[in-house]
Amino acid sequence: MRTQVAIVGAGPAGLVLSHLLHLEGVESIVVERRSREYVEKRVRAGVLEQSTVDVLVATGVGDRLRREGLVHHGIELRFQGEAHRIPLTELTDGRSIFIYGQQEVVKDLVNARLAAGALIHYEVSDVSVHHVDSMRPRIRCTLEGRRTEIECDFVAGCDGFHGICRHLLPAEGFATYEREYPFGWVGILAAVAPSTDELIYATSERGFALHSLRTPELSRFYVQCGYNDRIENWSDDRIWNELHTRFERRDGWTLKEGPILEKSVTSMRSFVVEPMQFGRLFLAGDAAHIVPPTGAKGLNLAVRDVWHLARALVRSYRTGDQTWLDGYSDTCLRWVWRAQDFSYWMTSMLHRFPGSDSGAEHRLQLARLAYVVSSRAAATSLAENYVGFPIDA
Ligand code: RFL
Ligand code: PHB
Repeated sequence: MRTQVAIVGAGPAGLVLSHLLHLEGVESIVVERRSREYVEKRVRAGVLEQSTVDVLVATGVGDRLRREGLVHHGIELRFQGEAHRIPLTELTDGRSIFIYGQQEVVKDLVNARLAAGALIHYEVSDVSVHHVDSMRPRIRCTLEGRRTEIECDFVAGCDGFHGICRHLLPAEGFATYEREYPFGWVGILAAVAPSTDELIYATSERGFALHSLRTPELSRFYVQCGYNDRIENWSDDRIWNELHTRFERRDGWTLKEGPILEKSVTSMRSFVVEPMQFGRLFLAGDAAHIVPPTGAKGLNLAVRDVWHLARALVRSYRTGDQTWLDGYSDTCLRWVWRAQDFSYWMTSMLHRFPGSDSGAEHRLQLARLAYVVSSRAAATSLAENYVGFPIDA
């Protein structure tokens, strides 16, 4: 097989890249290790930045998102039993966030790609990538039971944090930065109408909790749990009890419960590899960087990466000019580190750090929160980062 750009991974990064390239007449083949059903069911992100939505809408995959997505103009910070609204839209000249599940974004993209005759190969095994430091990289894999080789001009490593592409970067000339947080999140999807119109980020003596939304009938919640905690430790009762306690408000606000449809534990990590390019291999999305989900940035960064990558590849094909490709990593890393900083800031402001029992840490968190909710300057900084920066900034 032969194509222009071989893409490893059919998550948001790989699919958006394949879609953007197609619109500009550049061919690609996507290989994905999981089944289509698995990828479309995986419950993950829910918050899309304005610029992510703008890209999806402008490229024709935003119809259902516009119909079914929930537009939000603010978020709530809840601490010491009180609610404080951050008016995102008012503080950012009209920018908003959208609630729309990642798996819905993935479904819309897959449908658009398949309708355009795209080649997305699912359940591909033994994927390996070769000769990325030459003009003719190759991907080898087992596809429908047959060993196959895909020859290409470029490889896009969109295979997430546990993928193989990042491991092709030689140790010399590359740096990795990593921080693991001493806690995780239990995430649940519950069949109950949200008890709120806007996301609630709460912190309490018992730790962090987040009330997010999916649809008028489905709510998404997260509760801070221990490091390497196991889902077996979290009965439905325990989850609801913790949610009630952590969201408690002095004025008697109540949280509605419903059947839990899905639950899992997520570890919390920050990770960056740089540069994000080696020869003709370009990494994008979680393959190159991970942020803790407190800032809701991962998917948005993935879309930003591939928007820049698509633009640079198209320019290289059209004009032979490689300068945008050469600048790809620097362009992305600027936003990656902005998001790292914001995600770290949100995470450390809202979580309880084990071992910090003197109480000083919690007092500092409360001081920071009090400042954010009382100073327009501080709230604007949160809002600007949370809604995200224009994609071509
Ligand atoms: P993905 O989605 O992991 O997709 C990578 C794909 O590559 C496949 N793959 C391979 N295919 C072929 N061969 C191999 N050897 C392969 N190895 C792996 C995988 O099967 C997979 O299909 O990465 P991508 O595309 O970079 O997308 C990144 C996002 O998925 C991620 O950043 C977000 O989910 C992060 N995130 C959030 N981001 C937001 O912007 N807003 C949010 O509200 C938000 N909430 C979240 C989140 C992530 C969470 N978890 C579970 C970590 C909430 C949570 C709980
Ligand atoms: C979600 O809805 O899944 C979600 C929302 C906000 C976050 C993380 C995840 O910060």
